[in-house]
Parts: sequence; C-alpha cells; structure tokens
Amino acid sequence: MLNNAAQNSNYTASNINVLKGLEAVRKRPAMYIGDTTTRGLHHLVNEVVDNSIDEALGGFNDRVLISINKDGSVTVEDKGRGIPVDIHPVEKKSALEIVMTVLHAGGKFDKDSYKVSGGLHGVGVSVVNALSEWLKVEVYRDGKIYFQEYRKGIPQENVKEIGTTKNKTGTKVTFKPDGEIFKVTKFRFDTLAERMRELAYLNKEVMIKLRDEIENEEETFHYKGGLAEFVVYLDETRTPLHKPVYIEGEKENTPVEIAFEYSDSYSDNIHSYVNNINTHEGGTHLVGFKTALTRTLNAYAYKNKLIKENSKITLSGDDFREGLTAVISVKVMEPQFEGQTKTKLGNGEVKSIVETIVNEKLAEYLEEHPAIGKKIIEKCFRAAEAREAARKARDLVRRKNALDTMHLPGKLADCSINDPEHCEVYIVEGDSAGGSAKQGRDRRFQAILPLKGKILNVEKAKLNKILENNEIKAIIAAIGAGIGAEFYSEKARYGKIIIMTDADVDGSHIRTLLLTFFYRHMKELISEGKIFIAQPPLYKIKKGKEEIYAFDEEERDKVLKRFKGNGKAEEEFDDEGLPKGVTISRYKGLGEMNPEQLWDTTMNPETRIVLQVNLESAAAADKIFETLMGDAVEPRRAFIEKHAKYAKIDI
Ligand code: 0RA
Repeated sequence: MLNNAAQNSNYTASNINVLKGLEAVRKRPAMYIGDTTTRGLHHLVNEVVDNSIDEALGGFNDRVLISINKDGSVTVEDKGRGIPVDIHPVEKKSALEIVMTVLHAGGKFDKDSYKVSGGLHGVGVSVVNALSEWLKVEVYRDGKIYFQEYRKGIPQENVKEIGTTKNKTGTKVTFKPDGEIFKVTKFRFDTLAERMRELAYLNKEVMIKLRDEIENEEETFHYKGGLAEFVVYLDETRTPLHKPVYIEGEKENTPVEIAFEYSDSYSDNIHSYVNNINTHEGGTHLVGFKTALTRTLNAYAYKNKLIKENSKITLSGDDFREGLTAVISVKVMEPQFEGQTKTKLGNGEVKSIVETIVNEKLAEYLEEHPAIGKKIIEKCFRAAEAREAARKARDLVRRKNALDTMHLPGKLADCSINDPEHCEVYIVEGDSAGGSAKQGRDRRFQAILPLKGKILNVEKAKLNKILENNEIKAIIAAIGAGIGAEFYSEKARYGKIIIMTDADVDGSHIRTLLLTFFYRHMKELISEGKIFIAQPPLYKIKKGKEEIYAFDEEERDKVLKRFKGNGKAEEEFDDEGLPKGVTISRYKGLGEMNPEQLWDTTMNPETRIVLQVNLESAAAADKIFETLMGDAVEPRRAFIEKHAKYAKIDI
C-alpha cells in the first residue's frame, strides 16, 4: 500500500488531506452544521438544495426534487449543469470527486453565482458527504451519466460512466445521514417544507417538489409572483389594506426584490434576506429600505396634500412600519455578515443600491396607484396619532419608575451574583409554584419571578396598553434591558430566561403569551438563544424507595416496563398491568411539587431538561404567532388541530 502510494506523491498528499478534512468534520460536526440535533440533520438537506438553487440563480436550473426515501435516505435532484467531472490536471482526480470530498471545493470552481460567506450555509456538499453513512451521486452531463459512491465521505471507487442520456443535465445526490453522528436521523416533512416554501418564494423561477415516501406526503412549491405571493402568505391571517406593492431592480450586479403591504395589525413584520439567507439582524439592505420607505411616503403625503401643512403630527419611520409586512431580498456577490449570529449584512454599498431602487420605483408606483397611496398614508397617520398617545402613556409609566431598572419588582426573588452570563431567571406560573421555586432554587445564580394568572395578549394590544399591564411591567423591570425599539439585549440582567409553566392547557397558553411578548418586543433574546422552556415531569413512579420521574406517557410506560421486567411472577400485576407496590402520581401542576422535587426534576442544571427556543425562520414564527394570537379564528383552529399531537411548538 505504502509503496504503491509513494510512487505518486501528489496522489498521496491529496488523499491524506482529504482524509484529514473528512476527519475534522466528523470530529467536530457542530462547527460545520451548527449542531447534531434534528436541526443539524435538516441542514444537510438544505446544504445540498442550496447548491441546486445556486444553479437556478445562474439561470441554469428551474427544478429541484427532494424525496425522503423509504430507507430514511434523502434524494435531491436538480436540472442544473451537473457537477463537472473532468480530471483535475494536478490532483489527477475527477472534479466531481474533489467537489464531494474536499472542504469548500465548490468555491474553487467558478460557479458564477452569488457566493455566500459566513453563516452556516455554503459549507459545501463535502460536509454532507462526510456526515453520511453512505452517499451516491449521479451527474448528467455531456450526454453521459457519471456515478460515484462514498461511505463516511470516502470514495468506494473512481468516478465511472454508467450510461448515456440524450440531453438531460443535472445532479442527483442521495445520502443516508450517519447514525453515529446524529442523535435522530428521521427527517420531518414539515421542517423541510418550511425551508422549501421559503426558497420557492425567494426564487420565483424555481419549482421545488418535496415528497415523503414514508409518510406519503407531497407538496409542490412554485410561486410565479415571488415575494408578492410571500407577503400575501405571511398576511393570511391579517386583513390587508391593499394588494402588495412589488419592486424589482438591479444595480451594480446586485439584484433587489421587495414586496410589502399594510394590514390592520400593529406590529411590523419585515423579513430580509441576502442570498436566500434570512438576515435576522438586518443590516445595510434593511436600512436602505426603511430610509427610502420613510422618505418616499413622506414626500408623497405632502406633495399630494394628504397631510395638512399645519398638522401638529409628524410621521416618523415607526409610523410607516406599523402594520407593515415586507420581504426584502438581495443577492450580493461578496456578502459580509456581521453581528452576534452573523446574520447582519455589513456591505455599505448595498444601502444606497436598495435606497435608490426603492425611492425611484416606489414613487412611480404611488403615482400610478393613487388609491393605494392614500390608504397607506391614512393608515400611517393613524399610527402617528396612536404613537403620540402611547408616548404620553409611556412617559407616565416611566415617571412611576416601572421601566426604571433601578427598581426591581417586589415579587422578584433575585439571585445574589450579578454577572448576567451566569445568572438565570425563572418566570413561573402562579404564586404557589413560585414559592416552591424560591425555596428550591440555588439562590446564588437563580432568580424567580412568579406571575399571577395570564399576561396580556400583546398581539392584540397597542404599546400603551401593554405598558400598563402589571405582569409585563414586572418582566421588563426584572430583565432590565428596556423594550421594543429601546431594547438593548446586552443590558439583560440574566443570560437565560426560563419559562416554567404547568404541563396543561392553561400552562401552554401562558407560555405562548410569554413567547409572543418576547418575540414582538424583545426579539434579540430569542435570536440570541436566551429564552428557554422548562420541562417539569408529568409523572412520578414509585416502587419501594425508588422514585423515578417521567416527562411524558412514553417515558412513563418505559419505566413501568422496566419495573415489570425486573419484577417477579406475572400474577403480581393487577388488572391494569401495574406491578404491586408501584404507585404512579400524575402532577397536575408545578404547585404540587415540593421545593426539593422541583429542584431535582426541573431546576438543577445538572439534571434538568430545558428546551431552547430558536428562530429558525422568523417568517414562519411570525405566522405562527399571528395565527395563534391574532383575530382570525379559522386558521387558529386548523393550526391547533394539525399540531395537536405535538407537545411543544417549534418557532
Ligand atoms: C461546482 C461547479 C459547478 C457546479 C456545481 C459544483 C454544482 C454542484 C451541485 C450540487 C448539487 N447540484 C449541483 N449542481 C452544480 C459549475 C458547473 C459548470 O461550470 O459547468
């Protein structure tokens, strides 16, 4: 082996590098795909699909088929140019093998498309390959069909021709994620569908088909109206005031696509994307849009005398964004991503590109659609009047020190350390559970804020009403970082905010109300991964001195089975199959647990389970909150029915 390989030093060197690369990925998968939970698992599919979409951006592809196969593998097939297969002069290998086995090799081949740098996307198909038990690729190119197979990223033989094709081009990748790497290897249709839907809205020329051979589900995503259809979809449960405004333009090789509409809601729902990546933290493209929107609408309002010259009320940027649902998508050649989560566009030139395009096209649009222009200005004027009223109310509250961080709420049992990074606050449902939590906690780093009853539904209330609510005031003061436009997450007094509610309908309602509040008014806490949901157990199973907690029915049954397995003769079980001497108690609420039990099961960082709330797709989250908390009843009923089987809500 060694002798043979040594005859060709290039060959040896490149192979060793490949093995090192694959090993690095398998050793630290999280560095490449974020994590190895279901989230990382689904990123594998996204990674391959991103390549197919890249081909579409170059104008070479208009179709992507994704299939979850019966054996648990996934196939992604496109009609792009096909991965090149020619033999690399130095490496003496097919380009296909290099793309599939060398980290970031994709970028070395000129794909003339919009490159992605930073973030999780664009790590390359080789990463998917390295993390797969096996992967098979077929390339249709130059009238031939090429094939190669890999195990854990290692080619099983050279690239070979396995047939001919008339004029088909494209790439077909099938892979089975490696169970040694991923805790869960089952793909969820809904999770994939969410991203595919988003991609189809963002790339209107592409048709994406998703099929699940296991669950027998199928959906086709193809939206010729692009972002205009996206905003209508996002506003499905709101009442729009007009048809979406659609703006498309290109400057300096930077295509810009924007759609927006106003609805009767109070929140602003602006989603921005760069190269199909959701820029949660915004950036220059968003600033350009906001600046142009404010300027153009203001100019239009005064020019057409829709606002009186002597009006006391002036319209600010916020007023032009109340009830606004907008999607901004730009494609940037060399994007610079900044910010905490690397989802903020930094390229300065993009601000003026977007600003110029919006100024010009929006002014034109308004001239052509005066009725819509009038409606928009009237809506923004009402927002300005309400803002003025809210400001007065807020000043009043401020004077009462409710928002003043110097005055912590009376019912907060604070922790003794004051280093936010190591401190956490439990927001607890009810005074009695609050009492247990206060006694059970580690008071050095755990603070407890008990809430009385339900908090206000912020989805249906204006800011001044929200600020009058006592429970909300207590949360704002305890966290100590302000609210809304004046929220500064770096000031937060705790690194973790843990929502702890009962495992019943009321509890989940309160949890949703709290999440809605955080999502609308302290969004950074969610995007920075600081919000968690505690998981109190539902059952206690006791046999003799042994006490075991179970978090759901499935776990309870496992424990019972184990007791049964350990147990003696079959006749020791009663009619319901319970072993004698075994008691099961179901916790109806947190209040039923004593302080020690609460600490052991739900609060001890060594043993507890907490779910981190993440913002995988802000657009999807937005829709879920509006659906759950907004006015329309029918979509809410449908959503709840569809998701009834899930214990938790992924946002
Ligand atoms: C490298 C270079 C080129 C295309 C691709 C990779 C490519 C990768 C994937 C992965 C899934 N589908 C894909 N389609 C294309 C450029 C090809 C050329 O210049 O002809």
